Amino acid sequence: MTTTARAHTNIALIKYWGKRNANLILPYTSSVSLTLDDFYTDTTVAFDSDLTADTFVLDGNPQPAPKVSAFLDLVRAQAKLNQFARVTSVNHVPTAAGLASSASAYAALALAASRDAGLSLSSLELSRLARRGSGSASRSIFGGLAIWHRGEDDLTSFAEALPETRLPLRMVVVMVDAGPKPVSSRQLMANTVATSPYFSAWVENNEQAAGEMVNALATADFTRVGELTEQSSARMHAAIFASAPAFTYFQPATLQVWHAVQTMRAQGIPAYATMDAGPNVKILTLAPAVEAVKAALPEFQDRLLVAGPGPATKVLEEAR
Ligand code: 2P0
Repeated sequence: MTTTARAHTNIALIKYWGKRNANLILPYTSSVSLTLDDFYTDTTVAFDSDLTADTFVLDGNPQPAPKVSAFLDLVRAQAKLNQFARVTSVNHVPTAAGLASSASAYAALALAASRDAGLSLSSLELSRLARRGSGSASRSIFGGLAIWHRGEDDLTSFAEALPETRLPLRMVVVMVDAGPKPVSSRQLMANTVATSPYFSAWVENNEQAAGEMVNALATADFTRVGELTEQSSARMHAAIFASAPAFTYFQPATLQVWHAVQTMRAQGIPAYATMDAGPNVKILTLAPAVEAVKAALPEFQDRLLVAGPGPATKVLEEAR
């Protein structure tokens, strides 16, 4: 069998930052995200009794496969399968967008590998499986808005779709710097948990914010959705900054964009900034305001991408 699946990346409105169990990837807080339309990963998996090891090719280049193999071990254990697999992945993320994400990668791998191994998992089970590859991947199983419940254990930590919102949400991505990350988010997350005196405050506040976000989305209160989005990101980055050694993903141009967003709001443009594990800024806005947001960033005209809500992870092709 050969199975191909497609998964889209997601951007968290309420962030995930910190694992309380690194092996099972159980987070300290719930998180809420928007899956995006334009950025996705296609992954093909073929379990094959003739193989003597797993192989992994990413965008045409053979890669060492320890993380992929460890993930496939979870699938093999569930399916009681004793075969290696050929894994081929293609990232459809605009080159150098700085958005390449483990979220779409492990969501696509979870679906393609589990299907190819003969499993027929529910979305909830797929989300739990994807979580074991990368936390944010648990959310990419779903289209549109999703919430990843922190849960109590492996069985109860999974994402689910939130009801569709009436808000025409858009993300304007400002590519401040497309270079590779100076520090991996996994490593920095662990260091924030271990050394930031603000981490416990972050946890308490962010869990509450996740609940508030669900309400703000349900009532289509964009001002509240935006405020909560910006605060979750700002507070995550504050906790990171307060780690030892002190560290920040902010670059001078990152701050420039934050200030531009504040100016936009002062002018009545609905726009809120959010950042992940890197210097790029994503501006949450509404469809009718996209052109005004873009026009307010004259220095970044050639470094803007606009994305809207994207679909759930799906099987593209199954062949015998
Ligand atoms: C998020 N990020 O909620 C947060 C906000 C980055 C900043 O999830 O270690 O690749 O694989 O579970 O999911 C990036 O971290 O981390 C991330 P692992 P992941 O989107």
